[in-house]
Amino acid sequence: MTTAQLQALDLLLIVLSTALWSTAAVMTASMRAQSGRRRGAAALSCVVAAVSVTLGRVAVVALLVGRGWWFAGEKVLVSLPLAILTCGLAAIVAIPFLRRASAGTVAERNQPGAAAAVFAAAYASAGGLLVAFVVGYPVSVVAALAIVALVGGLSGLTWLGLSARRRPGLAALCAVLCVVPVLTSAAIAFYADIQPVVIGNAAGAHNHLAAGSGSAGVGAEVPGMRSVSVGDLRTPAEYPGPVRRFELTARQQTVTLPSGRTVDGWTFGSLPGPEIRVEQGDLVEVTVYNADIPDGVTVHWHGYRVPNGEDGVAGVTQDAIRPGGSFVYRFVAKDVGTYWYHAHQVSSEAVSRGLFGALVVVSKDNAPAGQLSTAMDLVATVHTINGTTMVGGTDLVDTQRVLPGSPLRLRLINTDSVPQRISVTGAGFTVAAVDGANLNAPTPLVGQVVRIPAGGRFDLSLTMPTGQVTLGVEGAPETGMLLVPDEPPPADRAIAPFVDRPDLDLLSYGTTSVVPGMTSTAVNEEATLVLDRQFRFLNGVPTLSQTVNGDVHPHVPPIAVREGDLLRLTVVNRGSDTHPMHPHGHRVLVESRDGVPITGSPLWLDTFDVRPGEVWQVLLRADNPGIWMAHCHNLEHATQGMVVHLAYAGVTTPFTLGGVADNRPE
Ligand SMILES: [Cu+2]
Repeated sequence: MTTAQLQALDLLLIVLSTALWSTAAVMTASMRAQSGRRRGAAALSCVVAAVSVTLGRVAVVALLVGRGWWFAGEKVLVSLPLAILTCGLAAIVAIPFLRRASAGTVAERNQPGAAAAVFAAAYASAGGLLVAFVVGYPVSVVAALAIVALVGGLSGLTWLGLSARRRPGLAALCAVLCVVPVLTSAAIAFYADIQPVVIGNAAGAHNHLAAGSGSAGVGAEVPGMRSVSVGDLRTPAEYPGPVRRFELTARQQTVTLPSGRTVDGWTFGSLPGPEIRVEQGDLVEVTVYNADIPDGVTVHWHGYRVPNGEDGVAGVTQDAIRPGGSFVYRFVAKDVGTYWYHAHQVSSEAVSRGLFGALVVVSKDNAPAGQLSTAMDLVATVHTINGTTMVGGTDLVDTQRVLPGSPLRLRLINTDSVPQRISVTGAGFTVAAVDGANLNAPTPLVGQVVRIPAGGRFDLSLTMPTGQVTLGVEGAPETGMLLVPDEPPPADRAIAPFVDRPDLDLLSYGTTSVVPGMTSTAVNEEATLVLDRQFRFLNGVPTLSQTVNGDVHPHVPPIAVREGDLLRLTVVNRGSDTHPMHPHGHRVLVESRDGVPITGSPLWLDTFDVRPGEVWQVLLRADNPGIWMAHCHNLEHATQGMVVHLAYAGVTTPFTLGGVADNRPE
């Protein structure tokens, strides 16, 4: 069974045992002498079944421990002890009573105690759900104690009620146990949520949850370290090479798509925004204006290793550009490859409504100066707006004429918040690059589906055959891409069906090779990110949030690094959603998934899908000082809290969340 299935099974067993204990408790409490034989036997069966289910949970949790302590910590420490304790109590107190009852003797004197013990087991079992969605990992001690007190208080009140005893002192104590710890725990969590936040790691603090850290010299204090502001981490004014200037104006725009549908978009003039295509070594200077986006706008260069002050994250590296304002981004195009740009102010809304475009950097050898040919180099963004999926600029089929025999590079960019599965039929292909980085000796593929994480890019390389080539997108039958060797058919008649085949697994694709300096023995800093779904205060409101190490943005302690560190990042997904994790300003080298080392080409990614139950280990070289957002690129999840920062010691930011510019990066 997969880890995610084991987790789901545990939840199912919790629900089942709660139902069985509750049924047994109601029957035990309500039986009378005349109904004792029948109800006693039924209740006894329920108790025996509930005990069996609880033992089943022990086995499932033991298997989960084998998959990693992250998946089972709170179960082992809180929910199972509570379940086993009450289960044992119920077995000792209730089973003798129920056996006698089923034999025809209802000992009324023992009935309240027996029923209360079974109720206690039911409360403890139900408490397991609270433990799963409130306590989480790492175990929140205050929340755990509150749940234990609640179970104890409710059990006491139940016993008093059933036995009709007048013990006001005990009743008051039980009521206090039910209410006070829960309210205290909630109040502490609320208070923590409304505290002001300092983003970054100016003091050079150490990582939380560091696993066996071998780091040297990273302490709570960084004596003699000069601090630097993100505002100073900009591209120098002087540049000896060519400068390429672009302007992007963000505006509200009603866009009529080729199918005739209209959408209320926010655009950089078109949907998608204009492609920025430059040569390696150019200095890219982009002036961004905000015409009338009321929430403000910024531009982030997704996957591109720009200086921190050019990263475009509202509230971290700059203030959001208010309507009428502008901001100039400048960076040297050092890395070739396929990237994209998008707004990083209210990004979950802004990106889906259209504030994005492609960023392509080609090498000088491939494109002689002044001839940035796009003829055999096609970009296809896959984007869903208002439920309509578009490939490039169309919600119909993008048809391109390509001469047979031509080599072709297809740059696929998933700008959505969920993975996109794309099929290629009619020609073999190779995946030449992922997230801008070329793969080592990729082998030809026929028919495999490529599954592109949210925010990810796949460059496919193929030679145009004499027949047509079809790119289909799963779940979007009206759109796609069609490459034809002759005159294109009218777009409204073209179809590009998705052909479902197994996904290509990048971790075993291509040919292995050693990356100098990026070895596990060189790791000097470790951090773990445990991703989950938990009830937390989010902006003061109790919300089923997307958590990182049990916290939500902006309260997640940063991943602390110093320049030059080699960081191993372990990312664990305890939740039931896929999380495309995206560290800004860096790319990571994949080490392993679920403990299995990568066997294919070295894989440099800036966006990697951690699916439910998965554990990824990646290496990150801290070579770009700053305060960098690292977040889930399912932008809804980021809004719900799944954001952390990679914070270099000694770097500070003058920008804040909220404030006059109303900075809301997610
Ligand atoms: Cu996510």
